[in-house]
This record gives sequence, C-alpha cells and structure tokens, in this order.
Amino acid sequence: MLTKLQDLIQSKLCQYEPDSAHALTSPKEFSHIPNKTVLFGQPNKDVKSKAKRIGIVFSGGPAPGGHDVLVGILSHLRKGDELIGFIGGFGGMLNGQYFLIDAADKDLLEGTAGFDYLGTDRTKISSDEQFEIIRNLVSDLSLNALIVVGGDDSNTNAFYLSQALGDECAVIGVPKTIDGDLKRPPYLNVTFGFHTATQHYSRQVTNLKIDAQATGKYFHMVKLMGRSASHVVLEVAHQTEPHACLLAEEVMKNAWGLIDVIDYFVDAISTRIAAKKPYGVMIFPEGLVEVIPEIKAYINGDDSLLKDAYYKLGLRGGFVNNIMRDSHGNVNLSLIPLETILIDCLTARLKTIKNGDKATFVAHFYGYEGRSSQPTDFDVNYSRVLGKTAYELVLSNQTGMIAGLKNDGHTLQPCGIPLVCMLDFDLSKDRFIIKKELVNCLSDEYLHYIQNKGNWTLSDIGFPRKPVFDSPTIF
Ligand code: FBP
Repeated sequence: MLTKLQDLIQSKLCQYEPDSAHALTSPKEFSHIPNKTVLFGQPNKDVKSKAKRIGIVFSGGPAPGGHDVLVGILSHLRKGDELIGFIGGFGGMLNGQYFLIDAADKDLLEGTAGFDYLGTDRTKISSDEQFEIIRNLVSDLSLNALIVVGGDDSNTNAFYLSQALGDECAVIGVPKTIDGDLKRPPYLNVTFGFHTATQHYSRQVTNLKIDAQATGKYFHMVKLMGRSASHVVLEVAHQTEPHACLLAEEVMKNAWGLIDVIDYFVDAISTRIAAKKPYGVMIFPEGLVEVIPEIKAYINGDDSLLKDAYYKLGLRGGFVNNIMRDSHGNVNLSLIPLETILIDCLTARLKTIKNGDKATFVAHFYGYEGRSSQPTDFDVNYSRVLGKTAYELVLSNQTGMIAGLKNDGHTLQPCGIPLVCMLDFDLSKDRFIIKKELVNCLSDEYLHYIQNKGNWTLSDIGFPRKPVFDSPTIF
C-alpha cells in the first residue's frame, strides 16, 4: 500500500477527466449543483490554464500530515502560481491574517509534526457578516481558490463557502481528522492523521500492557481521543488487544446506562483478579460521555440521572466540571474527566465484590500528543497526495469538492468528491451538514472486535511482540 502511494506521488497527476460513471447523489434541495466525481488519470485538456493564487486554511483540531498537505501543493505549483497561508484558522482569516508561503519552505515542512506552521482554530463562518468579510478578502487578494483542510464541520463550512463564493473563488476541502469519522468509501476511506494518532496511542497502550504485566499491580483506565465516533478506539483495540474495551457505538447498540458500563469493566477486572492477574489495561473513547444517558443528561443540564446512578453505586454527589463548547456548538469532550469518573464508580462498585479491593487504578488520557506526533510514512504520503489532488482540482476549475483517494481494493486513484453528495439534513441544527460517520456495527472490523474481545480479557503480551500495522486497517 505504501509503495503504491509513493508511486502515485511520483506520477504525473496534472490531468483529469470527469467520469460520469461515478456520479454520486446529492440531496434534491441541491440538485442544481453538479455532482460528478472527478477522477484523475486522463490527459488534462486545460494544463495551460492561467496562474492561480490559492489560499489555504487549517481548520479544527490538528492532525499529523497537515504540513505535508502543504508540501503536496508546494511541490507542484507551476510558475506564477502562489499559495497564501491564512494564520490561525478561519478566525485568523476573518482578521485578515495571512502570508505568502515561500515554496522553499517545503523543505522545512516535509514530514514534520503539527499544524503550527499556519495554526488552526474552530471558527465557523455562519453569519452574513462573516461571509461578506471572506468575500471581500477573496476579492482584495484576488484569490482564485481557497483550500480548507478540515474535518466534517470544516468541510460543511467549505460547502457553504463554495456556494457563497460561486465562480469568484473555488473552494476545495482536504479531509483531515484523527477521529477518522469523515468518509465516503471507496473514494475516501480514511482521513489523514488517523493512522499516526492510532499508531501513537497503540504504542502507549502496548507500553502500559508491558508495564502492567511486569509489575502486576495496576489497572490502567485509558481514555482515548475521538469525539462521537469510536474509530480510534476500535483501531487501537485491534492493534493492542486490551483486557477490556468499550466503544460508544457498542454502548448505544446495547442501550447501556452508567451502571451497565461499570459492571462490564468490573466483570473484566474480577475475572483477572480471580486468575491472579490483579492488573490490566482498559480502553474507551472520550465520546462515551455522549452516549451514557446519565452523563449525557448531565452535560445537557440535568444532573438527576447521574445523581441516581451515583447513589446506587454508593457514591454521593455529582462531578463538578464546566462543560465547554466550541464555536460549532460541540461539547469539548476532552476536558470532561471521564477516566476519573469511571475510576470513582469502579472503586465504589468493587467494594461490594470479593477481592475487589485488590484493584488499584491509574487514569490516563491519550489525546493531544497523538494529534501532533510525527506523521507516519502512510500519513506523509497520503497527505501529500491529498494536497496535490486539491491543487489539481483547483487547476481543473472545480469547486465544492473534497480531495479523495479512491481505493477499490486493487488500485488507488486520486479523485474529487462533490461535497454536496456528503450532506445530510440535521434536524437539531435545521440545516444540511456533513455528518460524522460512526463505527458501523455490521462492519467486519466491528464484528471481529466483538468476537475477540472476550478472549483478550485474560491474554497478556508475550514474545515475539506483535508488530504494528503498516497502514490503517480501515484503508
Ligand atoms: P477535529 O474533528 O477538528 O479534527 O478534532 C478532533 C479532536 O481531536 C477530537 O478527537 C477531540 O474531541 C477534539 O479534537 C478536541 O479539540 P480541542 O482542541 O478543541 O480541545
């Protein structure tokens, strides 16, 4: 897979041909918008199009590979083309903060971690005034195109911007997020950043398993980043075989409450204690707080269910924490100390169980550092392909598209996917948005996980060590 990606980067992709065979469907409200997927690979009839001035903005949380998106573009700019970087996400863009990127910076950026070359934020362009500011900026800078590197919210933003800017300035998205919840198989199977983050977390979880086994005294409760969708935890579970693991989608499917969740972990812990293994590693996503009804109600301002559950567990009082939201209205899940909440509940529950006092817990949260770790070869190469593809879409005079890499299991082909085909109507927001793709409970990955997780409870790491995967299992 990596070799194929590298070959693609070397290959000449300055060509495209729309392929109606791959037309996708868009909501009928947007049926006036062409929805043809663009596949690259055929001779381009328009390679001599005039020089382009392209803006680029990072939006949302950082993801490893962001700098290589820039490299993918900078490596292919034609004479006269210019790339303008907006500083600090859409917030910075609204404040007119930008600079002309020097093509020579490509050498500094290659394979580097982080989003810090440009910076990022979570500002959403929603008011008429904000659209007007962007329109004026685009016109003042004579921008031919704006490339938005972001996740579901940011690409929803990109769609509405493409509508607002019309023919004046093309808007192209690049799919980013460590959460891996922005997909459109087979055109877009994974976002850049997912592989690096899950490899990083997998290494940390494996290290904990080794340490726990060597010392034999702690149960490590590990919360992993990943908002509503549990792709990160699922991938890490496949790679590390934790002693216990829960996905948000699994909790939803089982319609579990807080006490069911606690009982699941208590069961795994007591099984290990009974087997004279009073140690272990358990993983779960930060997004559990959105699906455990008691905690969800608490976030929405009603603490009665949580108080009830705490009372049943023998705990008194709720937890105190400010629930913060970003400018998209999303709760900042990473700041909710779910790992300590679970440990408090587990400790209370285990008091009622034989030998339960043998469990000593350590809380962990692996999140931010994974988003900014050194990109894997997969993410370096993939991000460059996506960057180059976005640039090709600009050269091909496309707008309202997101860059993709079609993978039909045999061949890889860069492509552009119309953002309009990714929209769904969201009743709570009363608008069309790109929805997060949750883990599919009928998928092979999920079924493999469900079939095997019971066997992982008592298994420990031995020799030889299991190698980490070369490319994401979902690609
Ligand atoms: P994006 O969807 O913007 O890529 O961000 C994902 C994420 O890394 C989540 O996993 C996490 O909940 C969130 O960002 C935390 O972001 P913040 O930087 O706002 O605390």
